[in-house]
Amino acid sequence: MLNVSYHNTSAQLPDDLSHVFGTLCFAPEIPHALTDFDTAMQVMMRVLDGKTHFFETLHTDTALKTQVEGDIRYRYNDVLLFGVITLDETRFANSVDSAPLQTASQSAYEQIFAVLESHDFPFVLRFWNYMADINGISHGLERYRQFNLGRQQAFSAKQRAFNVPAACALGTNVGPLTIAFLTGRTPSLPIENPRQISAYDYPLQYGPRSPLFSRASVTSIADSTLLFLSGTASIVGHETLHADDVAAQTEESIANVEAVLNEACRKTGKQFELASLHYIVYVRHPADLPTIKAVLQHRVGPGFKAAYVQADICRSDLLVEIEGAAELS
Ligand code: 3EB
Repeated sequence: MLNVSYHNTSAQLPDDLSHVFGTLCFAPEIPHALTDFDTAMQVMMRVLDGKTHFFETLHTDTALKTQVEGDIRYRYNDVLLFGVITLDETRFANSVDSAPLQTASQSAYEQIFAVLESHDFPFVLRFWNYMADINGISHGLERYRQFNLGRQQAFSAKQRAFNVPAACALGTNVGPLTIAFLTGRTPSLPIENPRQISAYDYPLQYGPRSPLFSRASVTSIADSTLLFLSGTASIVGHETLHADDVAAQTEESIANVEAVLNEACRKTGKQFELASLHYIVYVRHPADLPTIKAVLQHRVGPGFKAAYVQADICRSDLLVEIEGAAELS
């Protein structure tokens, strides 16, 4: 089984980490209780809404093995493998043909694929991608597009372009390229959004290489069904809508979430609803938080669960992005 739990203080984390795959720590530092825990991954983003820390923790009910391979730290049982990698781009400052972030992204993904191959976990459920200054431009290209180049190079070398997992890609102010991944031994069902062009088919205006992710993934593990919702924004077709209107962007984003969940219901026969998910909401401008929160509370209704963090979104005209996870039994 796999559980995803959400906490605002490290005191709420399990005392016994033996069944914990890993934790994403949205926090100014890794808390003391996790400093020796190999798969605690710091995401250098400020938590909003009156909180200072936010933890997304993946756990199970079996013992886990821990391993370190190059820059990757990972834990696994017979069913799932969760890993984290942080790469300092300055290590790649000497790459001649490409930007350091591109080379770092390619290296990160190549190392991840090598671990998946050696342990026979070929089916990725979910990637989490975080990088500094995602909208910054260097080497004539926006950094998010550099990341997409490196990611695609690693995918195509492994001919993985058609095994498309759920993902998110967000910007921090500072810090290394930071990627987490969750992967299994049986295929997940990729879900697309009928309101949007698949990201891997985006036209060239968004960069020389497309992003590689599906809008959600659905996976059956033991008696439960797990849905990971990718980062979802105010994009219809392939275009950003409502460039300067955060309320309308939030409405459009949740309409996209609803469309993805409807598609997931249609493909699985399961009953995924807006209130089934726990959300993480990435907010570009903290001053927009009350507006975003009001729209989401109104649209999702009772049972709405979300954490809010400050982040840059991968298109400079996007003000908000929503991701989430749900477990149905
Ligand atoms: C979008 O729909 C918004 O590059 O892995 C969302 C989720 C987005 C994942 C990624 C990018 C990614 O295009 C951006």
